[in-house]
Amino acid sequence: KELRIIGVPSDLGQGRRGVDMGPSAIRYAGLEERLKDLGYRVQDLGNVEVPTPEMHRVTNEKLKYLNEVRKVCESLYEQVRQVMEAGHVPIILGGDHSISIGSVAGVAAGQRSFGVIWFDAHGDMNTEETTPSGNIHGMPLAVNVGYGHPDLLNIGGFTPKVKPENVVLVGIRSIDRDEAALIRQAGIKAYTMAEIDQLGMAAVMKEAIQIAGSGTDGIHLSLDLDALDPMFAPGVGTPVNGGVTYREGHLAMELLAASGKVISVDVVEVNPILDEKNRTAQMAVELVQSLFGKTVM
Ligand code: DIR
Ligand code: MN
Ligand code: MN
Ligand code: MN
Repeated sequence: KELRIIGVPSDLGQGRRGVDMGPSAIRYAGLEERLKDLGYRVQDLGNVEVPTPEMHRVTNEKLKYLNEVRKVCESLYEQVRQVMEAGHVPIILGGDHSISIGSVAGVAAGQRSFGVIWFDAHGDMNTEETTPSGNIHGMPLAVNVGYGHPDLLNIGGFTPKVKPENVVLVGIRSIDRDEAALIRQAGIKAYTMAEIDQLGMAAVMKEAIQIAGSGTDGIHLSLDLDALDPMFAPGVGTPVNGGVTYREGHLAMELLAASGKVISVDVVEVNPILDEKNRTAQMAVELVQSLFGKTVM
């Protein structure tokens, strides 16, 4: 398998806060070299073009920068679809999590059946009706399973992108009230931090890989760095205490690698402006190394 890196320097989905510098920060932390060290052929395809928020006005307070987010996701959809059709593995660097509307659409176009593991402190299952912020980065999982604004649902020309029964949330600890109802209604399995504490990350990931991977041809991992505890990933826009530890994060990636089912990955919400010496991008690179098979010996 060959790997393809795609950067999406967008912070349209959470207002201007610096997460648009995520792709640079992750490249600076050595992603391409570290993957080549593991023996992969890697090509960096550069960045998707992203509009500057200051040049545009928010017209809908419940769906901020809807039109701009849609355009970015359409371009990303096209790129990811091509990478999938060529038989390669896309590694998509955010940007805020709204970009996963485009990446998952592209994966869906290239792969008939797949599941999604959504690593996040948040549910990302808000809609226009439930959002407390109007930020689209709180909505991408909802869109991917078929709930949300038609302009977002229609990217790629089909909806839903993935069946909710093959979707798993891991690491959640900050869910908005009305968002919880939609997670239940959609029938998405969600592992809270309390469940990770109780069962252990190994058991949680075993179940998650079952749900996303059995009866499908692969797993898309959407990795929001805020799933990690802020102790290990301080450079994120919306940190929440009580997150996944360093070893729990790596164990999860190692178990995914061992499953042999990973077909694509998003690495999102890295914000170097809020970081300490690029630690969060380094953490992201290390996690991706584990995801692609790095072991001790
Ligand atoms: C919150 C925050 N649930 C919202 N979401 C975040 O604005 O919808 N997602 N931070 O990653
Ligand atoms: Mn997220
Ligand atoms: Mn999050
Ligand atoms: Mn976020």
